[in-house]
Amino acid sequence: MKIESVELSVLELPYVHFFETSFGREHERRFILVKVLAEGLTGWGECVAAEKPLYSEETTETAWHILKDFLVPVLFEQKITDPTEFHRAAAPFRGNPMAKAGLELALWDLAAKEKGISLRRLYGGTQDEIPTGVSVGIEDSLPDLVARVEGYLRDGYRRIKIKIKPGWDTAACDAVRQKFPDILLQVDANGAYSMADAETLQKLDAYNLLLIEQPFPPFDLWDHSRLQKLLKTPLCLDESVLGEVTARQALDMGSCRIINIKVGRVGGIVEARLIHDLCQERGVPVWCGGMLECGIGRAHNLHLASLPNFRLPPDLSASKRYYHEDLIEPEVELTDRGTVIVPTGPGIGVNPVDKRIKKATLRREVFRP
Ligand code: OSB
Ligand code: MG
Repeated sequence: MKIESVELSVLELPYVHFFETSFGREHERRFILVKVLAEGLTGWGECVAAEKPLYSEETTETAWHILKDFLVPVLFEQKITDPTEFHRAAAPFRGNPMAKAGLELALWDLAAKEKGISLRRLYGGTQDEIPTGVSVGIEDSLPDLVARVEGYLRDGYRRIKIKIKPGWDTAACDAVRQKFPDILLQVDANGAYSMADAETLQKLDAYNLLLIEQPFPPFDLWDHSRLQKLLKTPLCLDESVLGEVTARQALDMGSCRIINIKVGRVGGIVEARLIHDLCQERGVPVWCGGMLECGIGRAHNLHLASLPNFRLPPDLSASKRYYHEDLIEPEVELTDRGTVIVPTGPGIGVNPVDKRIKKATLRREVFRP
């Protein structure tokens, strides 16, 4: 197979409802789509770096720079078509996992399409239908939060995650638990706390949560380990786990009992599968996180989440939970069983809609060997 071109586009899509986390409120999402053309086949990837460096250091602009000036040239210079080979060739460049994942994903899509099989089959995924959850942002008031949770439960979501921050934690859990005593519920702090807040975090043990996600900043494996010893509720790490090495160290240290895997955060599928396999060997469950992807990134997540050790409901909601009009056909839908179906067609198994992509595109550049 010969790669003929790599096309990068920056897109912006408005959310159906604002999304607020401990680092602020967002009304739209800016991201990069990667399109690789080779011998009549098209591979699609999504780079989840956001406009601002809040979730991690990367931004849409840093990812554009890394893709354009380093990753795409390496692909062309070394005549790479295979995603695992790309992973190896990109490894000398430090960091920038979201930029790397965007291009690696497009190569995975291409590799599966060349074989005429779905990514799930290529990865050896065992699940074809996944009971799913939804991530609920911080709202203007507790009644607004409860109403939003109620709406998602009515839609059929099987697990609710609420975002927390200092001042919006125990009261938010209390409000949701009062109304819904039996639902699967978890919280995500996106690193907003420190060990000085241990007492507040211990109070969360009262709400029968599945897990507490990323209470402390990414670098702080040690304090997560100290906190875990004070809690009954399992800690789950998101931002802290940058690859297989940090995953192993976090587990060795007792910094968490569950890991959230995001393909963008760890730099691609090769690394995501290493973490998945490590956790499987150790009997540690993982689940698939999301970055509010459009349908292209979401389809990739679905195939990844079909691997056997993805045992807790993912943040993989229906297209209409995020966007008025997703960029793919068919859109991702929630079944009446509260599940999402892993597409079965070749590659990602969904069709990006050119007209919708064009409408959302701010900038586009095509690169050729
Ligand atoms: O921490 O999991 C997170 C969205 C953007 C950045 C970080 C996170 C999130 C979510 C949304 O929680 C998950 C989704 O895509 O539904
Ligand atoms: Mg998170």
